[in-house]
Amino acid sequence: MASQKSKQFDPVANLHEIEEKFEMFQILNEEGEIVNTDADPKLSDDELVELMRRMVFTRILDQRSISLNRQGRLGFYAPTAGQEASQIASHYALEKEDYILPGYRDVPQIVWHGLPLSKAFLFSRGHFIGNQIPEGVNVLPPQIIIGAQYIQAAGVALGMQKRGKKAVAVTYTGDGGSSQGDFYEGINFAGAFRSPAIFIVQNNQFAISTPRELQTAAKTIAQKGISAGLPSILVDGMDPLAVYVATRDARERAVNGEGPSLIETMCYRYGPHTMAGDDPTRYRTSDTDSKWEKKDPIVRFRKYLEAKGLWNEEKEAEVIENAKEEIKAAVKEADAAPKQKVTELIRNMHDGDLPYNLQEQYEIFKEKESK
Ligand SMILES: Cc1ncc(C[n+]2csc(CCOP(=O)(O)OP(=O)(O)O)c2C)c(N)n1
Ligand SMILES: [Mg+2]
Repeated sequence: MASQKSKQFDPVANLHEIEEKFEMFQILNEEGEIVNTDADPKLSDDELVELMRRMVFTRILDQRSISLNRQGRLGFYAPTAGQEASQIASHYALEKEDYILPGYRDVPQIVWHGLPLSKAFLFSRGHFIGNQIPEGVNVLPPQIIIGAQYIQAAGVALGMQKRGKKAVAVTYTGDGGSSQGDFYEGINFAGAFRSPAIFIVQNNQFAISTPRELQTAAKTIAQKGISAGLPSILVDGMDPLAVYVATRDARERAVNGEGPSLIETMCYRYGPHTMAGDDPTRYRTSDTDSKWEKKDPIVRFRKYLEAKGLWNEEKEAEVIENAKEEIKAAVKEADAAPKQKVTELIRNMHDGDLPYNLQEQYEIFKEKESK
């Protein structure tokens, strides 16, 4: 009998083949030129200008937040400069009825989704009013526990689907967050139940000081979505048009009953991890910084819009001026909020009878606060 030689399956070649498939999706290059005409979302002039306005506003908000923090007028703050395309252009593809489950760096998206800016400042100050989300604003408070919002997003998405809503739950984490168990549980559950969720991993290259290379042996984070059965894409996270299209398409699939998607956005945070003492010069070189600054989302979008005659210096100055005014008014509003009381803190944490030791403290503070 002639022996039939079976073709050996080569797991190493298979891995390489899969990893090579994750080319970075880009529409607008660093020079502000469309390099992928087929994928151009063809946004209207007004839509393009509005997207630019939101990104510029967000850059100013970041600069103002950093100085307010340095003046002791804000508390916890995680800088966002460099991540405007990842954050704002992904949000731009969403609808009001969609739910956002942010991480601590994702305050801009929830502000653009309707959270009053004054509340964002109160959140930064640790004031409970900052986490009281107004009715009709579909956002959850920013999650500090890395990756925890991924499981919640799978559940929120499933809940919306069960109620027959044509909407999605969108959640963000960082490259570091993709190492958490919650990340895998979230994408796996959502995949298994075909929850209308969009999982966005903003790969800003570092988890505090830990570089992406030490985070995982996988070549991309996007490929992890494949293992859970999710359409997954690696996107140029400094390209607003590519991020917009990837999110728009993921949303369309989700509301059409095709289940969740994963999007990895390649980006960079220019500033420190948070304002609590991180010094990026200890783990990054200025060469790396300038390499990424050349990819800046606002710079390339500005070039694109200027070439179309939709943007100019004057227009940008006006947007910046308005942003500063709006931020100033929101700080004033946050300053006017009543001082947070310890008794309120205790009551917000505990319903009904308090444990005896807390009851004692409650009485002490009640007495102090009444004076
Ligand atoms: C479960 C958990 N572990 C550790 C921390 C401490 N921590 C805060 S931010 C951070 C790094 C997260 O990096 P990444 O997910 O890449 O997000 P980025 O800050 O870069 O946006 C760590 C480890 C935490 N908040 N939660
Ligand atoms: Mg990171």
